[in-house]
This record gives sequence, C-alpha cells and structure tokens, in this order.
Amino acid sequence: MKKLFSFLAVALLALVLVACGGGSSENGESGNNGEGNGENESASGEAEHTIRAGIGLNKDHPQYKGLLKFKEIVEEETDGAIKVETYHSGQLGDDRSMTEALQLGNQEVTIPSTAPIANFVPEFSVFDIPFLFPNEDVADEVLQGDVAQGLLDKLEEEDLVGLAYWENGFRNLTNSERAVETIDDFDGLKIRTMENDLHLEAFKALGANPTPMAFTELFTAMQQGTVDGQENPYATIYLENFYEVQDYVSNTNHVYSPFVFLMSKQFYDGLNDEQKQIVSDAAKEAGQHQIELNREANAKYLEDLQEEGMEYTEITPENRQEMVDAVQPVIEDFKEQIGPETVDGIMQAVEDAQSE
Ligand code: TK8
Repeated sequence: MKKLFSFLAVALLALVLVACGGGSSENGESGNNGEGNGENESASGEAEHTIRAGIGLNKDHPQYKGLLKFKEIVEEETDGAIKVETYHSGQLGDDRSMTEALQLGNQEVTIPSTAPIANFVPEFSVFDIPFLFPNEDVADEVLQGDVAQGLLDKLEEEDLVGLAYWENGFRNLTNSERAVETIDDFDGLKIRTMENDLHLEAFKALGANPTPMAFTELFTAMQQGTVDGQENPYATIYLENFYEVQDYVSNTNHVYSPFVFLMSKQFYDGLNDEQKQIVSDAAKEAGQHQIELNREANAKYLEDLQEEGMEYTEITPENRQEMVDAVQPVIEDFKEQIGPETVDGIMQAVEDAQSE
C-alpha cells in the first residue's frame, strides 16, 4: 500500500511540474531564423496556420524589415491564429528554389524580383525591359495599373498568389575591373545577371560577357573572380557588403526591379475569407512600408559606397542613350516571348503615367 501511495505522489508531482510550463513550449513549434533572436516566437496561443517566409537578402535590408512588418500585422490581426516565421539571407534557398517550394506547398511566402518569376510566367519579363521606367513615380503609377495587376492574376495558373508589388529598385552596375562610363567600357566584362534570358541578351548587346547566377552564389563568385561584376540597387550593394569585393560603381539605372510578394496557392486556398483578406491587406500595407524604407536606403547608400572606397562614375545622358540604342533590338526580339499585348500595354501605361 505504501509503495502505491509513493508512486501516486510522484506521478502527481510530475503532472504538476508539466502543467506549470515544463516540457514543450505552449506556443507550439517555434522556428528559428538562425539568429536565435526569437523573431519566430509566435504572438500568443496555438497557431492554426504557420507561414514560413523566406527571402534572399539579409536581415539589414528593407525587404526583411518589410517582412517583419507583415509578420506583425498578420499575427496581430489574427490574434496568433496565423504565425509567421521569417528567414533571410537565403536560409531557405534562392529565389527560384523558394518559388518552387511555394508551388509544392513546402513553403508559404517568398518575395523574389520579377526577373526570376519570368521563368514561371514569361510575361513578367516585361519589367526587365531595359530603361522601361524613367523614375520611381512612373514605376509606382504603372505597377498600380491594370496591366501590372493583371500579371499578378496570371500567377495563379502556376499555383502561386501574387499579393503585392514591393520594391527592389533601380539596378546599377558594379565591377572589379574598370570604371564604366561609356558602352565601350562593358567590353568583355564578366557580369552576373539574374536568371533571366532578357537580362542575359541585353548585357551581351552592351558588349559584356554575362553569366546567369542565383543571388545566393553571387558574393563568392565576385570574391573568387568567377565574375567581374554584377548589377543591383545601391541598398543591396551596400547592405550585402559588395564594396568588399567590387571597386567601381556606375549609375546605369538600366532596369527598375519590382519584388513580388508571393504566397503558396495551396496555403492561401486553405485560409478562410477573413484570413485571406488579412494576409492580402498585410502584404500591401507592409509593402508600402518597405518601399518607403527602400527609397531612403537607395538614396543614402551611394555616398556610403564611396566612403567604403568604391569609385563612382556618373553616366551622362549621351552615354546612356548609346546604351538604350544598343538594347533596342533585344527588346524587339523578346516582344513575342513576353507577349506583344503585355509589352504594348506596359509601354502605353508608362506613356500615360509620364503625361500626367
Ligand atoms: C535576392 C534577389 C536580389 C536580386 C538579384 O533574393 O538576384 O540580384 O536583385 O534582390 O532577388
């Protein structure tokens, strides 16, 4: 009898300990973004759904700050029913592999540039037309217009949901060989491009020797001299420390890259109508926040790049016009592949936005 009593007392004590928070966390599984900084701790309660959101840029980039804003809004608006785990620096893969993971339902959110998306929906290559947007105001106007919004709808055919356009920004050339001032200076430069045929052909037309490559491989490729240069907005060039392996930067402004906030269609279809509205509104609201931060960053970091020792070359309008003329045949060649309706529609939207 005594033994039975002792057993029951020990069992009761163990139950009391577990109920007081010993054992697994009551917040359920909490992912770790590799930073150990608890950013993936859920707000409260047991999550009905978990969003694994991964990007390629690092935690200092406005894109990640925008993702944290999305997390904040969604977890607050759903009172923790939807938990968002955030991953940066390619922890979950590169743009293409993370987009494929969304299609398979192995990840819920990623935010790639439009260029790699063209491998899934060719019409998205319309944003890779060099020198398409003259400034950010025109880009904003066009991306909020019917043609650009219509492209988001096409993503559903690829098991993806495009919830909002965010901003990567105007892309500028860097390299470790020489200052690039005129089109002749591109001659033979081994330039990494995004995995997008139009970018590849455009840099060939400029005289460069381009190589398509995932962003996750880029820093090492520049460090080892596999490529001489790359092109990205100033915020990325600075925040990813490219100045450590690149000596020259030019304001080519040759392409304006949008990001697209992508969600897995499998995941999105599993949400109730209220939750769908919440994640959609959150992607848009966080996108506005990200664009504001991104504009500040892209305006700021050119000076910082020069302070880090990079030599800056200003491209004159005459020299830029030579580059514009050189890529026109490429645009004609790709019009069929992108879709004439999409190309003409975006060109008209740009013209309309400029005339306002
Ligand atoms: C980051 C990329 C990057 C893009 C590139 O995942 O690949 O150069 O500009 O921002 O999407």
